[in-house]
Amino acid sequence: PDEPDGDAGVVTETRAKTKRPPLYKVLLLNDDFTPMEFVVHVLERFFGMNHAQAFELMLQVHKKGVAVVGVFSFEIAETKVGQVMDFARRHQHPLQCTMEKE
Ligand code: NFA
Repeated sequence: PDEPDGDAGVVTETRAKTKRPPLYKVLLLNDDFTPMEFVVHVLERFFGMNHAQAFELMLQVHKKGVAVVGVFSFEIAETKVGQVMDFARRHQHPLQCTMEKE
């Protein structure tokens, strides 16, 4: 009965944590042999860039050694990496594409 109510009026909000899936950066690496035009083509074909964007990013990889070409869910990143590596190998270019958790 007349117990003192220490929690009177205290509302504890319980909100389920909405965990977003981790994102992965897809990286393109420079090398000395893959032709510049081939890299530009890869960026247009698999990453939906227009020619100017693709050329600019290719140059960034060429000058800096590596660049992020996009950020995706694990499954999409894995697919992109596979597509680029397959395409490069089929054309006998040593172009390397990898992914890393953001
Ligand atoms: N460095 C290569 C060349 O001079 C071009 C290149 C750019 C390769 C970006 C790989 C990635 N032909």
